[in-house]
Amino acid sequence: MNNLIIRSLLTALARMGVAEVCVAAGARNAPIIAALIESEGVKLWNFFEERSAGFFAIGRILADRAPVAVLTTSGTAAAEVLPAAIEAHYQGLPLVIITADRPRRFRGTGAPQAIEQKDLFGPYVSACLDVEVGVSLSWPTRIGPRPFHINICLDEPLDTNLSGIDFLAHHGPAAPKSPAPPPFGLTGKATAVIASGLSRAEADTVAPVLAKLGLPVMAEATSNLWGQWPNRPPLNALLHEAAESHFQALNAQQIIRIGGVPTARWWRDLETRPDIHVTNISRLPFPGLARTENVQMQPWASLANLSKYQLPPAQVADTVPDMHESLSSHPLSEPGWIYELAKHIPAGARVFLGNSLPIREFNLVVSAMQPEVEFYANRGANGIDGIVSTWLGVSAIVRESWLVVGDLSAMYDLAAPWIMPQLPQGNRRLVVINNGGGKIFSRVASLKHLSRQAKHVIENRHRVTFAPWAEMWGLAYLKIAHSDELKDLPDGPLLIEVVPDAEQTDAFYAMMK
Ligand SMILES: Cc1ncc(C[n+]2csc(CCOP(=O)(O)OP(=O)(O)O)c2C)c(N)n1
Repeated sequence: MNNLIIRSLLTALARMGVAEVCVAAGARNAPIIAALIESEGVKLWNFFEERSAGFFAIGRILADRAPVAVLTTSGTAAAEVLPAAIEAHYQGLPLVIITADRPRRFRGTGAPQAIEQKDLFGPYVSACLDVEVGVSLSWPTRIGPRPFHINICLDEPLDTNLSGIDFLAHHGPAAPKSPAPPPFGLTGKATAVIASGLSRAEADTVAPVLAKLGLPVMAEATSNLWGQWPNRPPLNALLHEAAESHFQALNAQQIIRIGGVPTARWWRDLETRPDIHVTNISRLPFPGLARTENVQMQPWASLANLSKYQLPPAQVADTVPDMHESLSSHPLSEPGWIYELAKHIPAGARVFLGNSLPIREFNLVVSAMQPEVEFYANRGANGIDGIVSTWLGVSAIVRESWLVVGDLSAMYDLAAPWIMPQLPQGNRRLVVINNGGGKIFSRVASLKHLSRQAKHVIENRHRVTFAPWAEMWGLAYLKIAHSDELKDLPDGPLLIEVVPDAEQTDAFYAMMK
């Protein structure tokens, strides 16, 4: 009987548009894996642990914007996908989570590898379909921009002699038309745009609207608005690096936020500035602010209507320190190194930014990037987990990709390189900024006056180095002391360790105040 529900499962996946499944095997999900292997038109990625599988799936979705499934066996294996489910929820991504389960009668009994898997992902999935032989249900035919959970109970015998399906032979219905967007409630006050978290295709749509509006745009690296792109109007005269000093010099009374929730501290501070009107235009349903006064949400489809408005531009005062001069005069500081990376990452590369300092530091240097460099990040729940795996998913089928990540974030995802031998060849550069702990906390004003001991605990200061990690996974390794070493890198995967000079980093930030 298992074969009937497995066949229905595969057909439902095909109709949802799933063409890739990230599989972490156990005995319970082996029949599904066997049927997938016998299927056509579906790519399997093979993991030994589920957390990497879930984040890699997120990376694949980010790269192709199509649904991707992750398949686990029963027990805590299923629970390992929770962080990825949360990230996918806050990024609005169609992650299909399939958890094989023991039959329902085992629930609450403590029988081996039987946990409460139904509704395991709580509010982070649009629905949980609890499937068992003999229970009638209607399978979904399409998936919206949210994770979806299918818990599939399989009884013994766990027969693996199953036939597959042709995924390409099944199609779901077209997406329903979205309703006409509501009108904007914009004021006539001095206005600036803040842009973050846009895919390259979204940035292509946004660029002509911004050119028409002529407003100053505080553009984070992940807005993908910087640099030269084919078929886009030039925007550079409107763009400002999303540095705190630029925000401090901005006199906006109205903000239009386009894309994801910004990283800038200044955005968080808008929480206590209800006098500043905020209009969010985003694919995501989240305003990114808890205050409700003078905060509006507009659907993504309203973007085209925005160019009809003529709004008074806010000004960015000319008093900000010259960032590029400060960066050049502190070449071994952490931002100085990031500046060098920005200049050396080749045109057309995909760059994944680790949370914590790298994503913030790239906001300072993004104007120095080569043409058509595409940024990605996990800014759903801002976790430092799963970063390496997500990058590998994003980079899976491209020639040149870079990850810039903090040391603790890298250590969080030590198993991630497992998947690398399954990827097509490519120049994958995994850059670890090893500043000896969670150095973002040394930049948080409220933590400045902690005792030395407390700082030690909070930053998790350490002396770990990364050569053994590279060796474990057979990656080439380079510890660089000078930016010239970023020229002429060898082809293939490479782990690059950068150890910034702490004194120069402090001096850089002192100069930027
Ligand atoms: C899963 C998770 N745990 C904890 C945190 C809190 N956190 C934010 S930044 C950070 C430190 C990151 O250190 P590292 O990766 O070395 O980057 P750095 O701060 O040095 O740039 C921590 C623990 C988080 N964001 N996500």
